[in-house]
Amino acid sequence: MAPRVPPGQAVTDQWPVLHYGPVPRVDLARWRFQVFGAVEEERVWTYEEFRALGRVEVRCDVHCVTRWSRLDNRFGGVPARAVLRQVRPQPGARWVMVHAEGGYTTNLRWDDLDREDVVFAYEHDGQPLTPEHGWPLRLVVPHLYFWKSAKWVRGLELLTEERPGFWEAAGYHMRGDPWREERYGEGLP
Ligand SMILES: Nc1nc2c(c(=O)[nH]1)N[C@H]1C(S)=C(S)[C@@H](COP(=O)(O)O)O[C@H]1N2
Ligand SMILES: [Mo]
Repeated sequence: MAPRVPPGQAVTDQWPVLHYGPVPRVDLARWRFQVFGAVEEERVWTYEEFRALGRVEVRCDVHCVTRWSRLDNRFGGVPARAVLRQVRPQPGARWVMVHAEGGYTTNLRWDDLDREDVVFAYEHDGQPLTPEHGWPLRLVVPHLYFWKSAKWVRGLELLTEERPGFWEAAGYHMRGDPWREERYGEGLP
């Protein structure tokens, strides 16, 4: 049987809170989600409009690069594919920079967002996300290390060239596949 937990990880029943900087206070009335960069047309949604794009529940494990894994999470939210369907990338725009409150960024390939189990979540195990875990909206990319799952996400910037986000610029791997232990990169260019 295939192993459930990636190499070098230990399972915890807790849900640690981990992030850089303070938990932002978010005013939903002013909240906007923006798609910009290498797109044919920029998009902007209010919180209500964004949630109306679709609904899915995803059951998944999360794996933090600091070596804890939390199994069997249930995230409710908007399927990433419902968002990407609204976006017309310019030719060659195969990468995405995810932008969050307070300047946190993380880079992803378009293909790593364009999967059935990727979700812009506002619920965890049937409850609204707490502010510490990313309310009002966090990305969840189950197949990559959890630093790719930006909390307090506010937009996507399409890119025609790959660019490192916050932790990637500090030496973390550009992709972050836990099954291949892609923890750290090969160094900065
Ligand atoms: N906006 C933002 N999102 C973030 C981070 C951050 O510092 N800022 N840290 C990442 C890291 S390293 C991890 S392990 C997870 C932790 O999510 P949790 O606090 O819900 O467990 O959030 C990720 N998303
Ligand atoms: Mo992390």
